[in-house]
Amino acid sequence: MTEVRNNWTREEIRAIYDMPFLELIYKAATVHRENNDPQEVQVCTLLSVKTGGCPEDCAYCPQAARYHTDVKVQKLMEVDEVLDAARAAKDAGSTRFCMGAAWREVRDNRDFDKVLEMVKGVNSMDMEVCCTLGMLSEEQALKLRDAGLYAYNHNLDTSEEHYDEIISTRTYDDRLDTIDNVRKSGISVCSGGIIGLGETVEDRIGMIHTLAVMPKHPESVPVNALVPVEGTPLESQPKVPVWDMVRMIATARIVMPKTQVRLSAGRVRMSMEEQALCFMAGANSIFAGDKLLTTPNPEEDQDKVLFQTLNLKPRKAFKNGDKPSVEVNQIPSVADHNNALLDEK
Ligand code: SAM
Ligand code: DTB
Ligand code: SF4
Repeated sequence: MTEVRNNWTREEIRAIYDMPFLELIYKAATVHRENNDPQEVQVCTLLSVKTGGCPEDCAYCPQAARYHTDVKVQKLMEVDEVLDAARAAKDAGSTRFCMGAAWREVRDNRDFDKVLEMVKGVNSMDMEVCCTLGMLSEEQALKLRDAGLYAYNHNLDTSEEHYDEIISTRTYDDRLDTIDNVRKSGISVCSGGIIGLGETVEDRIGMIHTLAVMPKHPESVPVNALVPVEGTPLESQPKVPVWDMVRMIATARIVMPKTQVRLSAGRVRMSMEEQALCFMAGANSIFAGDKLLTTPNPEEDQDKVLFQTLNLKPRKAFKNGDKPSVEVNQIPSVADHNNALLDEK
């Protein structure tokens, strides 16, 4: 069994990424089999609960207010509407439901209270409930956890070195702080990035390295291929070769053997054969439904054919039967956390 290591060097990770392609896939597929049923792929659903009008300047993002894209601004959805969408996702076979908001950060306001209600509702449907709401304090993470949040997605997006080319309105350290706050709350960490932003291979290695030397690896690492959107600064970026996508997935699989490596944005431009290579290299999940947050994704029918052709089966929620109740309950609640802060003063 491959041991879980948190002391990878960049050179070691680079050597894996650069392995002869067929050797790389073979090694990744071997690690994948030690930790997962290779026929299983989790089906997840994304919903943009608050769309567009974001004050940030992420160069890839169609939801940034400053870029002129076709995205229509939509205020936070109503709780019932979101719960209806979650139920429909579950009926269609999804076991993880991820709600995204085009926010720079979570604020302690009525909208956050509504999101907490959404989390409670989805959690009661026995799906893994995930949110991606921007930056977050430890206290806010604890509130989400108490509402039943299973996972929080906050991507590094790229390497620390390349980061300033992509985003200027918040720092890499801000991102790491949010990830740390999620980790401390006991919520499962989902953090990965995007390729095709104009980064070098060293930047890709740098991003994987940052994740792989965290004291605990993220439970999930999404690998996104840029979906270039007209009106954003990265609208003309060339398509990422599938070989690069597979190398990223395989490298993440090998250096973080227990992590769920998630084949995320970019499937709409990938053939079935290309996606099969991603699963071979250890990808654990896809997003289903014809829309990601705002951009297109393969149609449900296409994914049905994909699963049938590759004899895949959708994985159940809570991989290790680990719906968090026991372990998480040992972590202080929001009230305990506040009392501890008062004690410190
Ligand atoms: N506003 C929150 C934030 O930035 O953390 C949550 C939503 S944001 C859209 C979630 C993630 O989607 C980003 O971190 C980025 O990795 C990914 N993303 C956004 N636009 C994308 C695009 N055009 N192509 C691929 N991934 C994209
Ligand atoms: C992630 O890494 N990819 C998903 C999810 N986490 C939130 C988002 C992809 C968004 C693609 C662009 C869009 O549809 O707006
Ligand atoms: Fe805003 Fe998130 Fe898009 Fe950045 S990625 S512009 S923070 S919605």
